[in-house]
Amino acid sequence: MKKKIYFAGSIRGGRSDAALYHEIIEHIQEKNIVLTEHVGKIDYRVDKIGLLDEAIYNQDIAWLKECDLVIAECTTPSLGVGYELAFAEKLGKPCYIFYRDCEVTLSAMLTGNPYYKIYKYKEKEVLLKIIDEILK
Ligand code: 6K6
Repeated sequence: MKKKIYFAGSIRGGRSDAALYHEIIEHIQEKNIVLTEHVGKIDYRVDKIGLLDEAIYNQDIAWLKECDLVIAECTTPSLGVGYELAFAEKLGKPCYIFYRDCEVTLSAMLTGNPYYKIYKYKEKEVLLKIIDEILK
């Protein structure tokens, strides 16, 4: 059965990894469902999407409740992703966190919490392989 994945990645925190998010999402969608496809949208302006923040919040909370697990790419620090991870923990959703440790030191609020399964990676191919293992 297909799993429902909540993919979390930075939006207002910075979009330098947007193309990577897009590739990760497309990869997961080969066999499973990504509820948060918009996180990998490359061609939009953060301030011009036209959605009210309240609608975004309500939709994302509903998807967090609906998902089977959360995958977060945390190399670009994001308040929203941190919030989602804390919320997902309270819901008891499995959370898998990826980041490139040569570019960022992750918050101790994540690395210090044994609830989160955290993976350092360098190459995208390695990240995608680990995701395949998680989802099989
Ligand atoms: C539509 C397409 C791209 O952006 C939009 C409109 N904005 C958002 N839509 C949906 N989810 C959002 C939006 N802005 C933030 N989020 C959620 O917070 C996503 O699930 C991301 O994982 C996370 C990013 O938080 P910030 O603080 O970096 O914006």
